[in-house]
Amino acid sequence: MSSAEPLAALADLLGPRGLITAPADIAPYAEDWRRLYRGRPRAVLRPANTAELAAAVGICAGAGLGIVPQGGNTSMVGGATPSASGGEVVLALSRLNRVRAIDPVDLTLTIEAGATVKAAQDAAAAAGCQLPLSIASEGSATIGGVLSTNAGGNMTLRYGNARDLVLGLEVVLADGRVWEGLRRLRKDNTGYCLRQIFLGAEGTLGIITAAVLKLVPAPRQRVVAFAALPSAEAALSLLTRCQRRDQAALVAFEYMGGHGMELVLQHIPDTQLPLAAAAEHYALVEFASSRAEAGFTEDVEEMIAQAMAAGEVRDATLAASEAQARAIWRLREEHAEAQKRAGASIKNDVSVPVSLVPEFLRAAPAACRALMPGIRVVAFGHLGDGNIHFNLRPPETMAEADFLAQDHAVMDAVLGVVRRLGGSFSAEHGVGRLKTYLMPDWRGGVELDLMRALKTAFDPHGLLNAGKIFP
Ligand code: 2HG
Ligand code: ZN
Repeated sequence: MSSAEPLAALADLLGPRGLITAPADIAPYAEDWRRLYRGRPRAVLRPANTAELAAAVGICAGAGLGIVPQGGNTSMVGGATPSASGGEVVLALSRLNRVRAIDPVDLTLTIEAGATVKAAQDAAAAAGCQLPLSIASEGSATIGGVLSTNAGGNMTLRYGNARDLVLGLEVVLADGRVWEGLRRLRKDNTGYCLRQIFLGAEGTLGIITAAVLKLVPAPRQRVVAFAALPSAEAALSLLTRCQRRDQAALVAFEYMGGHGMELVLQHIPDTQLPLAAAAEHYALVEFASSRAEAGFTEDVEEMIAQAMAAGEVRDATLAASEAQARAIWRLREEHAEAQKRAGASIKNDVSVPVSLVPEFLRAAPAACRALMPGIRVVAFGHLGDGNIHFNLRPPETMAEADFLAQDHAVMDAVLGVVRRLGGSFSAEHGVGRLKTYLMPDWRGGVELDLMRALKTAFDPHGLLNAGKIFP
């Protein structure tokens, strides 16, 4: 087939709404959120449904055209950005955004991959339920994207990562066939668990087009607390205290360092610190319950008072309204945006055993400062999961380009500490393009061999999201 032919066939199949070829219209799909990568896709495909998508993949497969699936394009690691080769198309899932079914008795939501996480949350809420998945980018990030990266987020502590919420999947395979795995069974031990192979595979094994997600009953009450802490050790002690107090109700335990909070207050409009004085360490804690009985808030208040008496908490406030709860959550969720507005950054999405987070937060800044005096640390994240976003900004006097040119050296300094503590170089954002070079060292040998065997079995011609995960 000549190079023009697949595009003609795709135009016939998808129609004018489903195929974008004008360079100006392609541009937003060609660049990642962090503006680290810019590709040159031949076209952007926007199929309207699974059948169209499968047929489009079949055409691409026949022509040897690479496919880069893309949801909300919010990847932190370039996971959905095409290469500059010109031999790929972007496959945008945005038109597959329907709620197919919702069942408050089964507690399941069947939804298409291009729906945003926020739309899925809203659909669940309208049925008196909750989708227990929440991430800062949920207004743009899509279900297909969060499943393909096995996103974590703010409620992992209580409900697990994205993969723990999936009962069934519909997937278009690299040759254009469709795997109809949209079962909504709580138990289904019938050989290999295929859905788990596609979850977290970053679109390299197949294209998720729909999913059955687990819901929970909507909580009847929640308490959001925000606290200034004397140290990272105190944050860990407070987490333990919260877990011992009411493990079943503890939904989120988030950490924020002082510099990240300064950036939020400086760059994000309508934000303010709800405490009298700034600190070097903060925690955001949320408890929620479907129980209706009184005393829930008082119980958290009492626990915070005990934490203050024990010296774990310097100052704290409890949200007195839904608006206050949202304002407190904004302080945490706007960290990525604030950092983007502040300029260049080198990001490390790492995890260590929960008990070692304080040691990590002591050793990693020291390692970075030894490498680059004056480097500025923006550390925040999901302390309850041992997942810290250990992000770095250049010293005040260093040009951004000079700083970014040293990204591997800076990442190596952080990852040396992560390795010593038995952690992971990729906790919840995935490997994408950014971290492929780390795979041989961190996952080499048998592990990478097994991953390659899967890749060959599912996508023998290497058409799906090439250049991601594998070095
Ligand atoms: C968050 O937790 C996201 O806000 C983004 O995972 C983290 O910007 C980051 O490094
Ligand atoms: Zn995060």
